[in-house]
This record gives sequence, C-alpha cells and structure tokens, in this order.
Amino acid sequence: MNHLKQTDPEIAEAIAAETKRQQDGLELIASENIVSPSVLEALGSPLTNKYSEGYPGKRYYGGNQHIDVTESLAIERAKALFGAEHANVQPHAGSPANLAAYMALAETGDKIMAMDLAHGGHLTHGSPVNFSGRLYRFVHYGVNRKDERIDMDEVREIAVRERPKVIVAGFTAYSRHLDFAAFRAIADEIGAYLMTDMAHFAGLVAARVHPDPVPHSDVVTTTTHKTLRGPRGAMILCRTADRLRPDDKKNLAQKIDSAVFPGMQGGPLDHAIAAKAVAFREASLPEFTAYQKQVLKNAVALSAALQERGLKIVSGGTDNHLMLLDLTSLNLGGKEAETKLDSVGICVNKNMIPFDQRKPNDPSGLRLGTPALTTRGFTEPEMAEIAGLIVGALKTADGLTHDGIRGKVRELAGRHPIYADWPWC
Ligand code: DSN
Repeated sequence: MNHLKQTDPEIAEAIAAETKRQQDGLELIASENIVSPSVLEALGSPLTNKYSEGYPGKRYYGGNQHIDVTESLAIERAKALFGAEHANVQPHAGSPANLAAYMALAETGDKIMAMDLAHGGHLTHGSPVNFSGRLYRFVHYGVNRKDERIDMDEVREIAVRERPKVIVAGFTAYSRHLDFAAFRAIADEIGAYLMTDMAHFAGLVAARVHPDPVPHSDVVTTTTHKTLRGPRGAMILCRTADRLRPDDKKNLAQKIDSAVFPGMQGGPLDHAIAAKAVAFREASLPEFTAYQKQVLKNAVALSAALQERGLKIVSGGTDNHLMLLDLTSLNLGGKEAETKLDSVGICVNKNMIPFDQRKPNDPSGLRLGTPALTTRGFTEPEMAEIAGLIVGALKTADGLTHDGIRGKVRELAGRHPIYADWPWC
C-alpha cells in the first residue's frame, strides 16, 4: 500500500478502515468470505492491464500467450473440481452468469420457472425489477407453510401446468438441501432444461459435503466468492451436448461460450480469472474439505444455540452454511435488527422470511451464515458465545449493554486475525 498511501491517501485510508472493520467485527453475511493472500495477489496483478476478448487460443488481441495459460488453468481446474464437461470462467458476477445461461437456453419471452424471491430465490430468478423478469416470463415455486421447505410434488404440479422451457434450482436464502434428482426428473418429464444456480453452496459441493447438482443439471452457474472462497466473480459449468436440441449447429458448451462473449460481455477480467484459478486449486486441497465440514458444524451449532435462547429459525434449522432468523416473536423489524447488530460489530443482512407480512426493505428476518467466521478459525463453542451476543444485542436497546457486547465482539474477533502479516493491517 506504500504507493497508494502517497498518491491517494483518501482511498488508502478507506481501504485501511474497511480492513480494520473486517478484522474487528464478526462477519455473518452468508454470501461473504475471506480470500487467501494468494488470491489477493493474483487480483492485484498487472493482468488487469490486458485485453483478451475471445477464449484461449482464439483471441481478438495480440499478446495473450500468458493470459491463455491462466484462463486455461482456471477452466481445467474448475472442470476437475466439479467433474464438469465444460467451464466458462469469464462471467464478471453471478447476475451476468445467469443472464448468459438464460440466453443460451431460452429465447426472450420464453417461460422460465424458479424459486420465488420472497421465499429465498434471487433477483435474477425473475424479479420484475430485474432483467430476468423483464426479458422472460417467470413462474415461481416456493416453500410450503407446514415445514417451510420446498415440496417437490408442488414443484412438479406447477411445472406440468406451466411447461417452462427452463427450470432453475437454486436460492440465496434457503437453509435446506435441494433434491436435484427430483428437479431433473421433472425437467425430463416436461422437456425442459435444468439450470442450477449453486452460488451459495458451490464450496460445499466442491468439498463433497453437499448434494451435487452437476450430474443432474444441463447448466450450473455459480459465483466464485461465497462458500467457494475465491475472488468476486462467477463461472458457468455445463454439459457439452444439448440434450433437448441435439441437431442445433452449436452444442450447449458453444452456446454458453457465445452467450458470455460476444453475447453480453466484452473483455474478460484476466486478473480475476487468474485469482479464480488460484481459488480452484485451494478448493481441491484436503484443508478445504476440512474447512467446509467446519462451516456446516458451525452453522448447526449457531442455529441450535439461537433456538436454545428462544429464537425461531425458519424450517427449524439448517443443512448448509446459512439460516434465516424469524424476528416476529421479538417484535422487531429486520432493518432495526440489522442496525442493532451492526452497532456492536456483528454484520448480517435483513431478509424476507417465507410468507412475510412486512416489506422487503424492512422484512421480518435476518440471514446469518458461517463461511467467513469459519475461514478465520471459529469453532462450535464460539458459535454459542456469538449466539448469546446476538440475542443480547437484539433484546436490549440499552447503550451500556451494547458497549459491553461491542467489547466482547472485539475480543472474539481479536482471537482470529484475518490477514495478520499483510500490508493493509
Ligand atoms: N447478493 C447475494 C447474496 O447475498 O446472497 C446474491 O447475489
């Protein structure tokens, strides 16, 4: 940071302050994580200087001999990590990855079926304020009232009635496993593609501690920065053959590649692709499996400890890295709860719960997740401590109590430094 401190102290200070915020606080946003120094080095490298539209060996600019190496490594590592036939590692983020997948599988105006945003789906799964809801005709499935889980009989009923061209399995706020074999069977029954958006649980899949959507899906999209613990970005995995349209001039892999470029992106972010390659190698190591096992243990421990303290968890618990806290019994809105926790250094996001009576900007729930804390080395006994601090902060408006909780949060965070020997600290 020596250059930046001298040339642009305002930005250098903001980066230092954000690094300190991360160090001093407890990050429970389920979609965030902490990358390794190696990933950061690749991200901060001169690869950001290069233009390389196209794909390895077929570029529109000269000088790409080394970029071809990094992108080819990222592709091969992604394929090996997930047992996929084809990988496109160029999508800049999860939303463009989903857009490219829809472009490859459907025509504008076609019907697509996905999880309702209000039940845990994503904006790109057909929200009317998003490109997805504007370009395609979405129909939705959700969870049932009885156990707050997806009912596959109901999914089948909607699919058979609506006959969408694509069925999307995936979520941003659902704490249970998806039944990928059942989704596949429904897609086959109505002649639809199955696309899985595994952005949230990709790291768990890579570590083989979660059901694997890849063998069941035609296309799998994922971000690379959530449980997968890579740089901010995304990728698309797919089969090579187009099972529904085998006579098309292009196979499925070619359709995905041309949807990404030239379909909706220009120059790839070569520094980010190199960092993805670094993260994919890290995710192939035994330490990563141990990490993901601990993510799951921590999530179960946190969910149990919150329930022991009288809080309600949607669907009664979690099978993955996240949980939804229902604040209804506390008579507290999600907005106020998020602010209260932020004020003591516990970072979460407000979230709709299924059948929410409140509005999205002040819903009835909070979403919590354990990937970032687990990367720092937190284990189950500390999840119980954190649950106590969360309940304390939510149940009291008392400034003194808050100061005490803030101190305990700092002490806990201090036990597990993030980048101990890194120049930002
Ligand atoms: N914003 C992401 C999340 O928090 O789940 C989804 O894109």
